[in-house]
Amino acid sequence: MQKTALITGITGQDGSYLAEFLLDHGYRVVGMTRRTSTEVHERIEHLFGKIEIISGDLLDQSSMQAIVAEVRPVEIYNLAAQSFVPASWTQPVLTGEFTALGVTRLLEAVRHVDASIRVYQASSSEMFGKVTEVPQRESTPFYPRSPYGVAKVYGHWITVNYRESYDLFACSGILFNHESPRRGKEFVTRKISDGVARIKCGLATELRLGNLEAQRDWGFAGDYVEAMWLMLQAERPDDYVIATGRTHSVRDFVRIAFEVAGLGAYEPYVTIDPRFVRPAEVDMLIGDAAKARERLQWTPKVSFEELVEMMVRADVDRLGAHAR
Ligand code: NAP
Ligand code: F7E
Repeated sequence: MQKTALITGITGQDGSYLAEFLLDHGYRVVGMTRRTSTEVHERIEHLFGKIEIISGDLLDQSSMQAIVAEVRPVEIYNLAAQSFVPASWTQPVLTGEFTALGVTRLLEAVRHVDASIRVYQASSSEMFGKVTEVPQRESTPFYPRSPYGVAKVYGHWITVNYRESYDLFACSGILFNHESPRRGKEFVTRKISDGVARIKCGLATELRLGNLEAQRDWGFAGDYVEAMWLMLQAERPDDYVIATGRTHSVRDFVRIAFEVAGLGAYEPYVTIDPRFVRPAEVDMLIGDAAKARERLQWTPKVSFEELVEMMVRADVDRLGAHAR
């Protein structure tokens, strides 16, 4: 019997990689998208004809329930969220509605339609925020530093609570930052790879950034979607940290990106712009994914240096092709 998976947030970075992964594993893949007046689905256009799209919104309980009842998935991956941290300060209520309460709406739909459906919740290392332990693992206390991080803490605990209250097979994946050439251009890694490529192609002369000292545990999104799937194949539902175990500063990313592009030192091109500095910062994240390694046999394959190179080369190729 072919398995059906429902992905919320299929138009996002992770949704596109997860859809490819599940298709490769023989799944019927249904993606939930929100209605918009113009259809921009650039990350999944190449999958049209192989996946099904269904319209719904995590803000709307009845649409969630109807979708779960109609699609009847065996697995649901809840990836939809307002995921850009700075936007959570300018739109804190929407972030909470969607990123926090949206999780409850989905879990309620599952509970009422078919409590045997396995659910993956996209939790985040932003929940650790002002870290109380290094490296961060599943047992590390949360101390979120943004409305986004606070909303994700709610999403995490409601997932744990529905597992314990209703015996749902619900897993929370605490994923550290993961990037790719499909990353949104406002996130720092893609902003850097795109900015470097623009300079390389003669389309820009500077790159404006915020805090270069922040450190993140950056991995490749293609590696991380496999971990989401592995969690739902396990014997028991549980929560897992997914990370590389290495941390680098934004400055490291910038330096390597300029080197990869053959532009030499970054200093003449980079300007610090206070507009990109946050009201409260997460200074340093580094994850310990030992539990995922031991119980799921998951390990990341792409290194930090390979990731930077992959992203810069993809943007240089894309912009170079436009310029030709
Ligand atoms: P992304 O590229 O920003 O994609 C987010 C998805 O959610 C898109 O499909 C987007 O749809 C949808 N969405 C956003 N706001 C929405 C709203 N108000 N109503 C309906 N749909 C909305 O995020 P990602 O990087 O793939 O991340 C996937 C999930 O993992 C998110 O929950 C994120 O918070 C979480 N996460 C990400 C990372 C990371 O490093 N990437 C790490 C930990 C956790 P549209 O195309 O319509 O905007
Ligand atoms: O920032 C610093 C910024 O926006 C990383 C989301 O996927 O991962 C992501 O959240 C760091 C921060 O990602 C700029 O201050 C400097 O310290 O790429 P980011 P994020 O906030 O870590 C987590 C795990 C998620 O769950 C989120 O959904 O880079 N930084 N200068 C900058 N950041 C941005 N965006 N732009 C700058 O100009």
